Amino acid sequence: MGIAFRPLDGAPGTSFGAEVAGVDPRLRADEATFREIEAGWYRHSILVFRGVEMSPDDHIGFTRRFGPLHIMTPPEHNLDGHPEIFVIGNAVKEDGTALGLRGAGMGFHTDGEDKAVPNAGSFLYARRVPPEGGDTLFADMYAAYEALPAEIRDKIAGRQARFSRKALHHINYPHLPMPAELHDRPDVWHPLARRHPKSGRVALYIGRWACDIEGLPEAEGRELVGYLQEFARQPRFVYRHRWREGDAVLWDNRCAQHCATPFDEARYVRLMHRTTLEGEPPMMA
Ligand SMILES: O=C(O)CCC(=O)C(=O)O
Ligand SMILES: [Fe+2]
Repeated sequence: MGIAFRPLDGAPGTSFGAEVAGVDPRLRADEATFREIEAGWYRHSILVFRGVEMSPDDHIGFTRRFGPLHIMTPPEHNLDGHPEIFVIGNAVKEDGTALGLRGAGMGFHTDGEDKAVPNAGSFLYARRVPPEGGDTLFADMYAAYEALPAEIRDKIAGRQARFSRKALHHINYPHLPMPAELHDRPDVWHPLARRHPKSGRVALYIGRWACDIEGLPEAEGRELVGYLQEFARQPRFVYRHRWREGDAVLWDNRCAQHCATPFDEARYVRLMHRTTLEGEPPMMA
């Protein structure tokens, strides 16, 4: 049986996001099927797999077919024995200590945007989900770029933004002290209009670690960053994923932003496993 790409309920456009049907629950795929999945990923930016039953090794093995894996630092939230898997959520171990990182990913962002070489993609697998809340939002940055007013597109052409963990950690992670490993993370500059190395298309590249814009006075740059962040998260670009256990979502950080949403942590457990792909320095459009 072949695979099929189906539109997602509530997705904003015809090409942003697709459910992949007809795949083995462990995501084992022959080379031809894998190439179809990969091509579908570059076409749709977000792929949703349902009814997945992956072991950590299946998860790692499937993700690695897309490229080298990234190991998250600091390593304290990586799965014991499988450092390639980053654990997110409020689940606790038998001794009561946290299993994963709580409160990860609140605020629209792309993974690794605060590093010189951001992550190409991430693959999040739902092991336990609350009956309500804890959705993830995804925003189509190709569509956002294409919809920008012409004068704003001209203004950002050839310009880079500064992304700063140091300046913004206390705002994006108010509940967490800055990990020692991140104290020395230098600020980085990335193009605001980014060309995707595989699709050749141009996406707006902006997220929650962006602060200033190269060549603009500080106040004007900050205002433009705020405008672009707001513009990018308009409902017309956003797909809301309501998780079921056994869902796995692969997203492309080069052309889609995402944002976690809250849930009642006192009542419910949410446990997610994520693999992360290494990327390449963003290319100016
Ligand atoms: O848990 C989520 O909904 C998303 C968290 C996040 O930002 C990530 O996994 O990269
Ligand atoms: Fe994230």
